[in-house]
Amino acid sequence: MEQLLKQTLQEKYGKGIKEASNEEIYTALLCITKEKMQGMKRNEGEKKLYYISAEFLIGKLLSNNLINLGLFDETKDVLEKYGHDITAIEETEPEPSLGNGGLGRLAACFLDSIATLGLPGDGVGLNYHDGLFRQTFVDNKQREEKNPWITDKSWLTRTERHFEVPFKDFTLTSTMYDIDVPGYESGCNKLHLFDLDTVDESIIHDGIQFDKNDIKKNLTLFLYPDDSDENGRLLRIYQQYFMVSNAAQLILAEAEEKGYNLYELYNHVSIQINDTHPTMVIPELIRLLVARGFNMDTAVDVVRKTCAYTNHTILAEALEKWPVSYLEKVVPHLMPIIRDLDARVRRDFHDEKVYIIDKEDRVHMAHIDIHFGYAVNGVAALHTEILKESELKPFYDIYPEKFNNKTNGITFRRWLVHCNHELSDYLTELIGPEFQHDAANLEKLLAYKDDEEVLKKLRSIKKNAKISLKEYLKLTQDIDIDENSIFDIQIKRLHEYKRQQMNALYAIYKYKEIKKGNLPKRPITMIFGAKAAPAYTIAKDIIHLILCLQKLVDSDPEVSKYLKIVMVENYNVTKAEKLIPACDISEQISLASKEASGTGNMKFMLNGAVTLGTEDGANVEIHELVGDDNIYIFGAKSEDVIKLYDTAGYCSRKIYEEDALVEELVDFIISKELIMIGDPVNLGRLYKEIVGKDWFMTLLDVKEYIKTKEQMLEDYEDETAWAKKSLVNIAKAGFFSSDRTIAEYNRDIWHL
Ligand code: GL7
Repeated sequence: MEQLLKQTLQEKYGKGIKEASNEEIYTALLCITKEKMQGMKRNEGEKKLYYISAEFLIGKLLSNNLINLGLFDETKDVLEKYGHDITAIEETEPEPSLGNGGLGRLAACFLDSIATLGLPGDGVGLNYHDGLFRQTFVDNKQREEKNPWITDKSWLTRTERHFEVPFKDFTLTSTMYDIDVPGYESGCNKLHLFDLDTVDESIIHDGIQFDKNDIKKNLTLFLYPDDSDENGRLLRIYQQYFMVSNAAQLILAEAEEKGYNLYELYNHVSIQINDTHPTMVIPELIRLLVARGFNMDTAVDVVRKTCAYTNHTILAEALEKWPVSYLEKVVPHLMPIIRDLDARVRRDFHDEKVYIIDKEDRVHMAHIDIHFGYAVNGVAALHTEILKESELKPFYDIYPEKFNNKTNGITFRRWLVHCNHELSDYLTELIGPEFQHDAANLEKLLAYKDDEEVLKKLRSIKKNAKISLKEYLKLTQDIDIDENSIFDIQIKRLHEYKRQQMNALYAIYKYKEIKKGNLPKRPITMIFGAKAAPAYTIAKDIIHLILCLQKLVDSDPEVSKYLKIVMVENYNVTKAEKLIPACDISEQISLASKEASGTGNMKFMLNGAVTLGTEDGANVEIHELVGDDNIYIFGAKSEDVIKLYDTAGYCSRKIYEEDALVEELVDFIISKELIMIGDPVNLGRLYKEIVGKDWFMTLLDVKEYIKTKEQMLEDYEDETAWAKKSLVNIAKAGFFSSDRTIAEYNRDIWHL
């Protein structure tokens, strides 16, 4: 590496390693790594997977690629020798925001594991120039800015693949860009991101505004462009069809190039449809096969045996329903096929709940996936049960054999080896390196459960991570936090069902307690990180509340000695990598039944945080693994919540009126203290929402939540007992390796 780096820097900049700037070293390392990956063996086989997804939240790639190529330690040492710090060099890499939350990060973890297991499998998506958006805080409110990430030298490689994508009024020519996906000490796959040469970033103005009608210029500017008006919704259909038409054409081109018989496509290809965004790949593939001479029945049969669907949520927002009139405007050539598919369903089943086109002339995308794919999976045990028992019950009754569970996972290369070197090195020293290939080996750590030395070391690793986070927050946001306080962290998309508002009510509780003189034994640092969808008003109001509380506490010297509230700006993968190793309390407090899985919960556990959570999503499985003593569970159970929804039995106003403490906390949202800092419109609206509606039942669980958190703070004071909980969490995290998840997908669905 030393020679290569010297040579590259000399050629590019005429500099030695010592003199080169961080940016120059980053670029040189990028070029070297890219070249190495080009020379890697491709994972090959008789059957290949295509993972189609609107999101791939890949994060920065330099360190992870170096780790997977086995070059990280050497590179770090070379840089140190010349006075450079690899962390500072990583800082110069722009992070692409090609995803929104867990679903997009899951896709990225899956690509890593697919490559690592040596399976042939590529990702297919879109090359959004400005990603989701970059979040800034102005006047205690979220502002959205564009987030350009594609620079002169990037991980993208332009290819010679172009396809013609037909829309109603015009045809667009695509260009395929590739990003290499190296497995950990294994072969390489690709992430294919499609783009248009005519896209023009200069049409963006005032944050993230642009002309939604100018498809040739705007198609791949943003992930999830605002869909609060019709043009925005049509643009999403343009994007989705562009993505899947390119995917389908690529799949058929590769199959034809390999000389495969398309009538047996399913023996050579599996297509994983990640949520409903890529659903149109089904009618599109049928269309392309019919154009190649297939009759309709055969085309439907072949496609049905090729496509599988993952459901990631029971919230209506993800079960997309497009009006027929929209599809007619954008992709009229798909409508005869979709109508034909609907007719087949109506012929075989007499239950309008399973039709593809409903009475209001809307196309249910998930219904296409379930009828015309061969597998349907949920992403955690509880979630899959809810799909089978309620959300998708009519489908489960028809196709029980298609339904299966694949509990999510995370790649340990990024979420342990890369983000927590000290812990990862210590584990290797203690239990050997096997866990890096088979995460189940982490259980060997249990042998040290009562070993004082080990527990002490784990505490010191946590402390060091807290100090690193402290330095990072000082540098990036000029915020001071105390590493001796308890770090209580909630980082995830902002959504009412995730209940950041309940955590904010806790902050209010603590503020009031401190004001009353009930001082905590140890200061608490409450950290939040979350982006709200630009058109999601209440979510933005919740951010406003948290930022106002942050100000209030900071400006009160009586309180700020004991309580600190921090909202991290522009929460992203890079920031997650700094926050997660430093966490003591992992907040996983969604309303039971609503969080399909969660994956942050797994990352925190792996890094030794203790979960404060409801029995929801994968928390249920974490609970089973670590046992009652090593997790803090509270709140209504999912069956009770489902019953409350079914019977309209929840009334937040009643709780508010009958419980003095709840009333006091909620009233504080519109107190004079907060109104002086914040905007009465936003705070008033949020207050009204919680008292009058509270769709995700914050007030149902808030008291038990406060009580459980208080218990945790008390238990934290027994340092040895806490370190033991932390150890058990790390030891039991092996199940959540995405290598395990992917091995299951392959065993049960893909058969690569
Ligand atoms: C999500 C779920 O909300 C989340 O619980 C799950 O872990 C993730 C990956 O399966 O998928 N569904 C969804 O639409 N988003 C998610 O993060 C954005």
